[in-house]
Amino acid sequence: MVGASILPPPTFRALLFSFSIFCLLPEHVFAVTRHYKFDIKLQNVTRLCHSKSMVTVNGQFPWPRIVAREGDNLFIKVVNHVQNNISIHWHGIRQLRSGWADGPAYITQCPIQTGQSYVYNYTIVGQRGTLWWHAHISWLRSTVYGPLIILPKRGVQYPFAKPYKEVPIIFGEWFNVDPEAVISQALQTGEGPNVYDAYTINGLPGLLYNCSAKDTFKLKVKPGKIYMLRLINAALNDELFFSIANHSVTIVDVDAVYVKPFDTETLLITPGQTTNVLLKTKPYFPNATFFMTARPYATGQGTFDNSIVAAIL
Ligand SMILES: [Cu+2]
Repeated sequence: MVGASILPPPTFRALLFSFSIFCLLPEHVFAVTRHYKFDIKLQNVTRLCHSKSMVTVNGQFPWPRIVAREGDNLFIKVVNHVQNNISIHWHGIRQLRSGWADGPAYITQCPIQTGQSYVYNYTIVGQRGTLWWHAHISWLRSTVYGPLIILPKRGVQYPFAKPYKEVPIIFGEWFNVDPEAVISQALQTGEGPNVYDAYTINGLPGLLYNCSAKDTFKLKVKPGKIYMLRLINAALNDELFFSIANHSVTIVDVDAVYVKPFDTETLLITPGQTTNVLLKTKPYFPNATFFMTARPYATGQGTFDNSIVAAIL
């Protein structure tokens, strides 16, 4: 019994042993594999009082969002149920040793044909912030896109004040007609493509367009809190100015890279670009509403729609 007095009891020893193993584990064991399934299918959607059948992921518009942590593995099965060939690009992800998961059709893979599927399997290495995914063939990305949100590793904080809430804000376009017809006509004639009918914020054109008062994105906020807006420009071709009336925002991250924070009243976001901004809401402003708007920036003669998309804060 002498020996027993110097050793801790067996259950405690087991605990101590497992705890020391836990401390020795490399951090990648906390990474997980996240499974998603994207069924590419047609869905009827109405905007600007025009209904059309369009290509979507899982029949959703707006889109499913992907949420992962830095270091996680993503396993996404894409099944094509439509007549178009399709592939999905994981925009901005550094595909280290997984180039075949990048997604551009005819570049890193053949497109997924009707009735076929493809599994995108990759690990997010050294990136955190906001990225996005979109169809990468012809103009299908005008309806097939969504956010890819990468949180820091478990237990790692943001290098800025922790936001009270995080909200994706995605800029896009709405065509009353089939965008595939627009691009194929442009390719045949060599002219600029016919313009879309509205810009959208989170799939909604907003109250400045005809017939769209109800189709306005509204962000309800509490006073005196910090919100992080995850901005994504998913518009096909247009640079957009974005601002929120009577507010400035603090830019903290661009294309999933932290930046030295700076304040601005207006920002320019190019197609494909993403940025995280902090928005501090006013301390006390009962029932106030503020416009959040985006409009295009263009100096050339190309075809574009010089209109304004509005959402409400
Ligand atoms: Cu892309």
